Amino acid sequence: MNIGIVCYPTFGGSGVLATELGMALADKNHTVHFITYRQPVRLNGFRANIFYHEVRVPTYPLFEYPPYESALASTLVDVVKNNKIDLLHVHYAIPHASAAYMAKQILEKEGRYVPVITTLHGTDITLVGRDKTYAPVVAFSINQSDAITAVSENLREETYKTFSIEKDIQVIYNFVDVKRFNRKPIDAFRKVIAPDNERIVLHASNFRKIKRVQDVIYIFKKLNETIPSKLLFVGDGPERSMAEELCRELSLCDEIRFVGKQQDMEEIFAIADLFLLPSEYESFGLSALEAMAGGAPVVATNVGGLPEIVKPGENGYMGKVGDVDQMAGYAIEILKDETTLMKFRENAKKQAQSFDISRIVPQYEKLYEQLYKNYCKSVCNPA
Ligand code: GMT
Repeated sequence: MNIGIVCYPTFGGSGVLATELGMALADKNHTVHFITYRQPVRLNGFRANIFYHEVRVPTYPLFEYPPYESALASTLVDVVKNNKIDLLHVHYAIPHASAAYMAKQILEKEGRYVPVITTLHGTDITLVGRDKTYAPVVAFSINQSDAITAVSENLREETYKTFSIEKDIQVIYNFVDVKRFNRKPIDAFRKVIAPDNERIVLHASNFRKIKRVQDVIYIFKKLNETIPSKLLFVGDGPERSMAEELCRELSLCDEIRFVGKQQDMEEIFAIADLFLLPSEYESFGLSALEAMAGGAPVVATNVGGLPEIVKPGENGYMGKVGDVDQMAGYAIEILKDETTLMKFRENAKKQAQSFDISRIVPQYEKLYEQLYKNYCKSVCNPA
């Protein structure tokens, strides 16, 4: 099929998932068109059946706020017409679902029908979507989508609780390419971070408030008092300078490294002994799943969709939001000896297999086919 994907091109989970999905679909001989304001970070290497269309938002003295949504809708109209797109799959409701709705209306006036699938990722519902500034538009554009998916059961329930949704929301879990993440740790890399073979604890995120990065540091502090360990922070965002300051205050600078945004997450997960995700909320926690695929058990909070992937006592543990003592205890329990850690590692890898790309991508393909079948080919894609 000829699929248009709209997403945020950033390191955030929704953009990563959308990009990985697009590349997986291209591997299965679909043609994929990414439509966004910058080349998605995980989109690398040339493939003949992947196209990238940049949304340009011209500035104009009158525009204090350049209208990205209108620019996106107009670009979608163009891309659909020029490339005979069969369907649009938009990731993250704001403003992608409403821009797709607008594009669809314009195209319909010209006798061209393009079904729209909206995938809800989390904060588009639980944080930004709830904001009264956006809520009516979010609810309307979700209801106007031809199919709606959510990345966890929890997010599906949250969406029904938050908005009056008249349609079925299908859960299609996030996925990971288990083969790609199953790497042998690079010894030299491990040695740079943990020269005396200390345990390596990892946190990767966009450093937003919701991630509770300070809790990562407090959990690590407790752990470090018992088990020789190093903490590796990957990513960047608004809370990073607060986190660096806290490390200085706690005299932990020699134990903690901030490496910023990174591309080769496979290599990083491979050297990790534990992944910490003490968030206020996670609709799914894609980074936790990728960590598991790399063989790192997870200590997280018992919120959102995390209980759908973290199995306490098997591949990790979950604590109460903010209870750093409890989560430090869990971390010590996992890292206390080699046999325990190996058991958790194996279980983490096994759990990741249930979310392997080979199981999840066909669910999207099936949804695309069903949707497409419901609209006569000639209506969807007139010559
Ligand atoms: O929270 C983030 O890291 C970014 C955010 C996004 O929209 O990119 O992530 C959300 O979508 C991810 C992919 O589906 C989920 O794995 C994250 O749990 C979710 N974040 C939240 O719900 C806070």
